[in-house]
Amino acid sequence: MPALIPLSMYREYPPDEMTARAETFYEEMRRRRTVRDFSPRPVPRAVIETCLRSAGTAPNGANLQPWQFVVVSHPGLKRQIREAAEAEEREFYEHRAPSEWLAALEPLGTDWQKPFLETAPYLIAIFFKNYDHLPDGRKVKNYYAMESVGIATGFLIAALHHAGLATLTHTPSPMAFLNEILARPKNEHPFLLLVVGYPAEEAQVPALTKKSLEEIAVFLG
Ligand code: IYR
Repeated sequence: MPALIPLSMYREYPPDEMTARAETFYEEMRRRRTVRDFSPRPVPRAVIETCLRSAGTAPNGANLQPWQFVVVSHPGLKRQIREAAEAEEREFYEHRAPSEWLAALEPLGTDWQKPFLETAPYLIAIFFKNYDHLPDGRKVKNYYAMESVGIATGFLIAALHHAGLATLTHTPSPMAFLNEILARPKNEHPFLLLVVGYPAEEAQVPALTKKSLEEIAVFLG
């Protein structure tokens, strides 16, 4: 039998308060923008730690928590990551990317150069694990590892934004270099690299719009 405990943490709000809370949260989330120009200003490590704890509360397959977060602030490691990412990105932009993909990226103004990988105070490499090793060496399978890590990453981005930090979800492809540079075992698969810091004072972002509710949702019944 599973050990069950009362749901004592749940809070219900009266409908008006619920509506106001939903709106307040939406107003906060819609202020989030992906940033590509970071300030080198240091960020308190305690904030990163608490935001990672929030990420670790994410719902996930069989509560096996198939994630590993690797927080990088060491300048030498950041430089190695930048060099490896730029080598892959250069290939991508100059050879690998189909023209249709490059056209989709055009409004973002991105290119192979990734100076923010050195400028930003923190890079968080996020890995998913399809299996884990028990202390006795046996393998345990994880379920929905990638989905779980995607949800945890969403929590992390929201937590960092809520704390007043900017992020960039960076996906150099392929990302196997992260295992090598960060000395991660082979059951850890890179999911993405989250760049974290204050935006540069002169930071600009592309003028993008989000789809309307009607475009993204249907209500049946
Ligand atoms: N990984 C590349 C290309 C890129 C792809 C997508 I899809 C984006 O939304 C943004 C960039 C890069 O980081 O530049």
